[in-house]
This record gives sequence, structure tokens and C-alpha cells, in this order.
Amino acid sequence: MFLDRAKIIIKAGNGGNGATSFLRNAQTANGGPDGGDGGKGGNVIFLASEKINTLYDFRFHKKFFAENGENGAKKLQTGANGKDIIIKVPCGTIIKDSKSDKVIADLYYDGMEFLALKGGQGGHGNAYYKSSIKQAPHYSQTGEITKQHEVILELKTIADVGLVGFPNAGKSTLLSCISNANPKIANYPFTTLYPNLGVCEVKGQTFVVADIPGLIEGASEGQGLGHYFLRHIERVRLILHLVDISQSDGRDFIEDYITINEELSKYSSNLANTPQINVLTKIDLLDQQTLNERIKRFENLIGKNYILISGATYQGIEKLKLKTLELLTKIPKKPPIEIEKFDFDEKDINSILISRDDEGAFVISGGKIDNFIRGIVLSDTRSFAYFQKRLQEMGIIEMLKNKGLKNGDTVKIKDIAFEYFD
Ligand SMILES: Nc1nc2c(ncn2[C@@H]2O[C@H](COP(=O)(O)OP(=O)(O)OP(=O)(O)O)[C@@H](O)[C@H]2O)c(=O)[nH]1
Ligand SMILES: [Mg+2]
Repeated sequence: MFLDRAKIIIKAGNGGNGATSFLRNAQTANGGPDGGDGGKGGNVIFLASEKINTLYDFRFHKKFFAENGENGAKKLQTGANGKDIIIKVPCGTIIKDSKSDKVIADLYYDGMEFLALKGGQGGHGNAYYKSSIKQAPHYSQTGEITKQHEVILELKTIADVGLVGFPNAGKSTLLSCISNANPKIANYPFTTLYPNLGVCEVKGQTFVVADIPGLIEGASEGQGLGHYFLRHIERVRLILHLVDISQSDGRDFIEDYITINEELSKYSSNLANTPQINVLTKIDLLDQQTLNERIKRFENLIGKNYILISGATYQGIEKLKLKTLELLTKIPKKPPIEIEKFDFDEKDINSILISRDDEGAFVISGGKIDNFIRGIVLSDTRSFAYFQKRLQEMGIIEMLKNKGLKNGDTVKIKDIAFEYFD
């Protein structure tokens, strides 16, 4: 089955905690700090692969979490880094941030990678904090905790050529004539339910052709199936516009031609401006005289830019392939979408915010605090003493006093609460 839109949750790995430990062995009764650092969490990486052409796998698999870093340990053992998670998507997959709907990546080429989320930093072990004035630090740092994010994956197929036309016009038949693809073909409308891709080879060169479900009047506003798939031809360089000149479905072929072009321009000016070859199909079903009359009508009303084909007798197919190749050599590929730099959570490392909660306690928050608090183990008295000293040094006590802090007031930071005394 084909699926071209999916929502998934991604999360980079947490950093591992640093260890607090002291060397103890037969020779050294009171050795120095030897707590190792925590490992870094794994990254979340998207990888474009031409081996996949649908987002179907994301229908059931929704959560993609990279591995957490391991904690540091004694004897200066650094925790292992968490493994990255690599999410394979078809070429042409656009990734959007679900919250803002902003496009954050366009996985365009085969092998293209996008680092969506960086793993959390590991915390430092107590060995890291050893200095000439602090020989035996009793604290270590916890690893950075990462957040989950929801992203939308949207497939905008990348093909060189798109086949468009009314249902039954013979698009899938043409695809099967010119490429290695084996699409379903049948004499009823909407045989094709999702885009098919095929590779066409001409004179030793290849190009990719996308066949999409038939369009009908109102397609750009949601009639039929076609509108849903128009995004799959947004990136093609050339459109083969197929019109059933035999009128086997009883409609006027010139009206069909005009209707489809109107739908394309209603959908986007980009599609309206994509070069076209007009392909008049099913010529084998007409006697020469009727064919001549209809060609004349087409030439009078639309012009001489057309190729006549039959998917049944293969008439005109070679000519069409050559013309397609010739035009493609002159039309540059559409580039990937230009993307502004995007950060899921702008790293805030400087802010200190003070507020009062319902019970009148002073609540300290902000990015600078989050970072600072990772190094504190409050159950450890020495670490707590360090914590108080740093509150002074960072000017936070001063800020609290300016906001009315008095002896005996409660101060909260994250899940820590303590009573303040000078
Ligand atoms: N005689 C004749 N029949 C054709 C030709 N091209 C297609 N057909 C027939 O027309 C019918 C529709 O062809 P498809 O290729 O499935 O048409 P489509 O445009 O892909 O249709 P949808 O997928 O429904 O949009 C099938 O019965 C084909 O065998 C042709 O050149 N000559
Ligand atoms: Mg079809």
C-alpha cells in the first residue's frame, strides 16, 4: 500500500549521568575522585533512500527514540554513547515540525542526511571537577534530558516527468510502454489509486516518470483523487498531458484538455508553468478521416505542439520518448525546497526567571538554571553548600532580595524547595 503522509514522534537520547566516586584500593585508602563522565545520547537522523517509495512503514511504527547515553562509573569509566537512530524515508520526503507546520528538511537526494535532533550531553563525573583548590569534589553532573517532538513526514515524489490527464486517458498504459513499471491498467476510471514511478531509458540515458491517478474537473478543490496526488508532480520538470482523442469515454477531447490545464493552474502557478508535451492517445481507435478532422480541430484551437500515440500499437511511442529526452536536457531539475534554519527548542542557556507561586514561594527557572541544576545532588551536604554559594555568585540571591525575599521564605528550583536564611 501507498502512504504519503505520516506523523511520528522523535526523541534524541538523554545524556548519561556523571559518576561521583573515589579511588579506593589496598594502596590508596583515600584516593582522589575517579567518577567518569556520562556518555552522550544518540542523535535522530533522517536518511533519504531511493529503495523506498512510500511512507507506509510509518503507519504502525510511530516512535523513533535514539538510545540514551550510559552513566559514567568509577575508575574514570566514561559511559558509552547512545546509538543514533537512523530513519529511512523515500527521496522527496519533506519533514515538518508539527507544532509550527514549518518545513525543517527536504530529503531530496538518495543518501541525503538530516540531523533532526542532537543527543543530550553526558554529565561530568566528579573527577572532572577536581582542581587545585577542590581536591575531592563530592558532586557530579546529571546528563542532559532531551524532549520528544512530533514531526510530519510528507512525500513529494521526485520524478523528471509527470503523466496527467483524465481517468482512462491511458497514462498507466503509456508508463508501462516506456518504462520498467508494471502499473494496473483497466477500462474504468480511477484504476490508478496512488502514484507509480517508472524509469525510462532512451539512448543510454534515463529519466523517472510518475503516473498519478486521473484528474477530473474540480480536482484542485478536492474532487476525485487527483488533487491529493498533485503534490507528487509539483517537482517534475516536464508534464506529459494525455488526452484521449478517440473520445472513448464520450467527452469532448478539447474540453478535457482545457479542463485539466485549468485544474493545474488552480492548484499552483508552478504547475501551470511547468512545460508540457500534449499527447493525443488511442489513435488506433479512430479511422484516418476522423483522426485527421480531430487533429485539425486541435491544431486550430490549441496549436501544433502535440504527439500522437497509441499504447495498443506502439505508434508514436518512440517519437515521444525522444522528444521527452530532448526537452529534459534543456530543463533544469527543480531544486530542493529552501529551508530556514530551524531549532526545535532554541537552546536557552542564559535566562534566569523569578516568579511567585500560589503559596507565595519564590520560583526560580530559566535555561541558565536548568543547566546549573544538573550539577547538584542536594542530598549531598557538600553539593548543597556549593549550590548555595553558586546562587550567591550568579547574583540570584540578590535578584530574589530585590523581589522581596526575607529570611524563612521558601525558594523553589525545579523539584527542589528550601527555606532561605542569610
Ligand atoms: N485501444 C487503445 N486502448 C488504450 C490505449 N491506451 C490505453 N488504453 C486502454 O484504456 C483503458 C484505460 O487505460 P489506463 O492506462 O488504465 O488509463 P489511466 O489513464 O491510467 O486511467 P486511471 O488510472 O483511471 O486514471 C485500458 O483499458 C487500456 O487498455 C490506446 O492507446 N489504445
Ligand atoms: Mg492509471
